[in-house]
Amino acid sequence: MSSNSEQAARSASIDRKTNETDISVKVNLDSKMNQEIDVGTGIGFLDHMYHALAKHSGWSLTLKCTGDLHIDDHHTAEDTAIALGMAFKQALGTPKGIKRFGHAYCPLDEALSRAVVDISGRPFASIDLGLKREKIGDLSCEMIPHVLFSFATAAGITLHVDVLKGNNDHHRSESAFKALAVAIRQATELTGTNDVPSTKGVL
Ligand SMILES: [Mn+2]
Repeated sequence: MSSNSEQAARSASIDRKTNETDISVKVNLDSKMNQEIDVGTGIGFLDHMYHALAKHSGWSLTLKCTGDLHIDDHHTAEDTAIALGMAFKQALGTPKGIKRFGHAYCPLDEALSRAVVDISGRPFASIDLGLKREKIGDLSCEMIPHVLFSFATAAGITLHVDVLKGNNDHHRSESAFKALAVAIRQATELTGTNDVPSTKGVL
C-alpha cells in the first residue's frame, strides 16, 4: 500500500543472463502490508542476507539465480547484487517525492552496524564490515562487502556501511544488511509531494 494514493506501487522485473549466471528479479518497494519474499541463489547465507534486506526494507522480492557455483561463489554473489541494484533503480524510477536520505543503526546481539544512504544518482560505496572468517556457510566473507558495493553501484546510490561492534561474523554481516534495509526504507519513503529532493532540481 502506498502512502500516496496517486502513485502506483513502485516495482520492477529484471532478467539478466550471462555465461556465468542466469538471474530473475522482481521487486516491489511498496509491499509493507503484504510482503512476499522468495530468494534462491544457491548460496544459503547470501539468501539469508537478501531475505533480511527485503524484509526490513518492506519489499516484496523474488530473486532467483542459477550460477556457476562449480567455479565458486563470486559470479553468483556479484551478479545477483547487480541485478537487484538494477531492479531497485528501475522500481524507484525518477526519484520524486521521496525522502532521499536515510540512516539506521541495527544491532544483532553484540554486533552493531550503521548504514547511511543517499538516493543520489551518484554511485559510491564505502563499506567496512571487518569480517575475520574465510567464509560464512558457502559465502566467502570477501564477497559480502563486494555485494553491498555492487548493489550500490548498480542502484546508483551513495552508501556507507560500517560494522561498529561485534565478535560473531554472522551477526556482524546480518546487522549490516538490516541497517542497510532500514536506511533504504527511510530514504525511499514517500513524502506525499512531487518534489525532486535536490537543490539542482534533478537527481
Ligand atoms: Mn542470522
